[in-house]
Amino acid sequence: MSLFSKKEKITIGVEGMHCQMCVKNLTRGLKETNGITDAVVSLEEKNAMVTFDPAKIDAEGIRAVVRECGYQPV
Ligand SMILES: [Cu+2]
Repeated sequence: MSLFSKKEKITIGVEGMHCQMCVKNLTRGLKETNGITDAVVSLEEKNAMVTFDPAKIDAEGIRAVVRECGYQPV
């Protein structure tokens, strides 16, 4: 990946996580998604900080991944 590729960051609230397995599950699901370059999920803060390429995915697409992993984006 080029150092100069375009990147944006978004923090999405996530409901429905109960433990570190949920965190791992969601982190993996996000990171495996095309267009997402990094994801930091916090159980304590109930959110996910996602770094993504806006040419490949948008906030709605990221929320859809959260839902597919079994959690509720807020
Ligand atoms: Cu869990």
